[in-house]
Amino acid sequence: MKLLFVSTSVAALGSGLGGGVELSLQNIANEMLRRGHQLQIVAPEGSKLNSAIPIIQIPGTLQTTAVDRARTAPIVLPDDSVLANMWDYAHQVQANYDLIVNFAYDWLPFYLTPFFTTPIAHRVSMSSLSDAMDRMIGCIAEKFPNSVAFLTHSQAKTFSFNQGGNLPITCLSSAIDLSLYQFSSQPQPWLAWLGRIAPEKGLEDAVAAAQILNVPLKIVGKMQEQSYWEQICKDYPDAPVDYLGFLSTQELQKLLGQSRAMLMTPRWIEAFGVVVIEALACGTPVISYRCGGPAEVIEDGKTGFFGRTE
Ligand code: HBI
Repeated sequence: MKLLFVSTSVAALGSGLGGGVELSLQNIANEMLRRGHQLQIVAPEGSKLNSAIPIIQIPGTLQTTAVDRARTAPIVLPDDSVLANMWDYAHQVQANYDLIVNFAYDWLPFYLTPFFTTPIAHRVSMSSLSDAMDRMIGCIAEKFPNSVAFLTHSQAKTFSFNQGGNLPITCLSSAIDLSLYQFSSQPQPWLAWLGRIAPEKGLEDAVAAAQILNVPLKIVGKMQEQSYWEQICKDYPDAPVDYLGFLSTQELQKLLGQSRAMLMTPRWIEAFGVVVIEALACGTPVISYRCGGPAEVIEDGKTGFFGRTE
């Protein structure tokens, strides 16, 4: 098939601010090419991937994150919206493709679905965050059955339209390219924490644990909210933590393989938590709250352990 992948609107690919979506888009694109499909990616300008996949770079103002908005927040499109520009491009070229795949958690691509002649498949990357998004996702899930997919059941259940369980909900789970990860059975005496440095990821709990246990904690991930990080450092001045920044998969898997365990402290219903399977691929058990995607991936006492139930 001829596929058009339209990326998340909050960041350029490779910046780290797109979180797990960046890695998933790259992995799915690589796999589709391996299976012989043709593929183009549309993404905000400045995007780069570590493979030779062509990216149409679209200029414009990035979307603000949907994560820390009120549930009743209105849908907002900034002037010269990169989201609108990406979908204007997709609309112009749609006849060249058999399928368009939307990776953005935004209202516009869902709203535009009925106005396109080429079918659009939506990979919903987060749990329910706002009433306006719930309504729009539910409307398209109803009008175009099997065009909306989630990652896990716990994520799908957070959407109001799915409470009755009357819609055929597809859960895709997630995946990584195992050839990029080395299993290591010789850990160093430290713990790891991976993720965007942002409140929904609950980093403060992992830092508190490191301080209580007096076990070194290596923190890896894109610095999304500097003020959040500074507050944690103020609240836990003696915690034995190292912030190592945003690492490439190659460097990340090396650190993961040397960690005794990875701590997962989601404050929200993590849709999947691709960092979980990255840790497991390196032979590192995951200690997590029993909620969201991680609760469906980790086998308690076998591949990891669950802390308190959120
Ligand atoms: N916010 N508005 C919006 N759109 C997205 O696509 C989006 C987001 N916030 C976070 C995010 N995507 C990615 O970090 C995903 O990994 C969740």
